Amino acid sequence: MAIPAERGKISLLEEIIPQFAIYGELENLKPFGKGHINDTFLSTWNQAGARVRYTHQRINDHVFAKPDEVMDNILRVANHIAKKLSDQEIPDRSRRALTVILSRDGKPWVKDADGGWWRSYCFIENAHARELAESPEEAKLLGQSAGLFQKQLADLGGPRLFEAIPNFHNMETRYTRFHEALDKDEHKRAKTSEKETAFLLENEKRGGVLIRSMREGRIPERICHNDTKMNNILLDDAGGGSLCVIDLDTVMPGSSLFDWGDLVRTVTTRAEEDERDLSKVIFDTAYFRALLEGYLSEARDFLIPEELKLLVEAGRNITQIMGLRFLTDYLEGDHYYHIARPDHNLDRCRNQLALIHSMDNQWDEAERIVKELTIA
Ligand code: ADP
Ligand code: GN1
Ligand code: MG
Repeated sequence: MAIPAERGKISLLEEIIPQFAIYGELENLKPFGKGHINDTFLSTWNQAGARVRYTHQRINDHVFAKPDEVMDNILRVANHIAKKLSDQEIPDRSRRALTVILSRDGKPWVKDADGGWWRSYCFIENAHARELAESPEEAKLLGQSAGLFQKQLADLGGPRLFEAIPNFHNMETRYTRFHEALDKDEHKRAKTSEKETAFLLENEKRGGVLIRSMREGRIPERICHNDTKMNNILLDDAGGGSLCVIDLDTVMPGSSLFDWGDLVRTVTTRAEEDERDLSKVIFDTAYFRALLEGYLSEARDFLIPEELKLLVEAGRNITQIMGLRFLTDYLEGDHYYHIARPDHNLDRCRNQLALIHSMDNQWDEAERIVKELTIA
């Protein structure tokens, strides 16, 4: 009988876990989290009577070709934020930045018998990640968190961060790949997605706006997270606000608008990313307003007029790139995103396009909100 993939990975982790600089007795190890990319596990240790928990992730090396460079970026970023919190004497610092656990020989990763790369973090206790924002107040906290993250990294010294995934938010190269997948139609799925394809083709030129603006120097390159969907921001269980931006694999040079756009995509909607009942997929302008208030409370000082001008467009743009990526993965046979049902990626694509329609229906109101909140 085949060993389920997760079981296999836990065994690999069990073998290498002693190589991380964690002390005490391992009491429990189990799969954890809802990410699309990495395999995440949670361990519980008895450290002289105290229960201490850690997360361990097998880095997806189909997605990240150079895990050592990813870990180099993460270590620099996490340490920079931690130092900043310490210099500013911010309380509860250990829950406000990820802490990377090194291996006993001082590396930020350990390799398993299968050649897989593992990393470990301190588990952030009494916090949770959510798939949907519960209130405009929560949207505001999420916006503030992502804005703060960008601000904290604005003065990161040293060489340019590695490009963990080259062209990650390059709409033009994403379209090239989409066209290839469509032409090949290896899994005979183009027929079931004709409507979605037509919409994405109609919107191809418009979708290039962010990447063209960057290339032409109208918006600046900044260090950004590149994956600020709301379940990558941990919230305090006790209601004390947002704590920590996690999932740092894609932190690299990009545009502030990539992060802002992904917040709009995930925080302003009233339905999860794979909701099939599209009547629930609604762009909620009250959440949009609150999200923008939060984001600008940290980012207003450094954003330039050209970035402000593109705030509404960026939400549509990042929603479009996700619709495109989900559909490309569907056409290519679902080898990028974890799926839980056969048409999962097609459902996700339909959901993203429904969100764009809802944004388009409320475009003027969104522009009005931006104007009101960005007036100097
Ligand atoms: P993926 O790239 O697969 O999305 P993430 O790094 O986002 O992986 O981790 C998946 C989930 O695991 C997160 O959404 C979060 O719930 C949880 N998680 C990961 N690291 C931590 C941590 N250090 N503390 C608390 N929860 C964590
Ligand atoms: C992936 O890793 P996770 O689940 O936070 C993806 C993002 C997408 C997101 C869509 C490295 O994010 O780009 O926006 O799924 N991450 C990568 O849910 O491709
Ligand atoms: Mg994640």
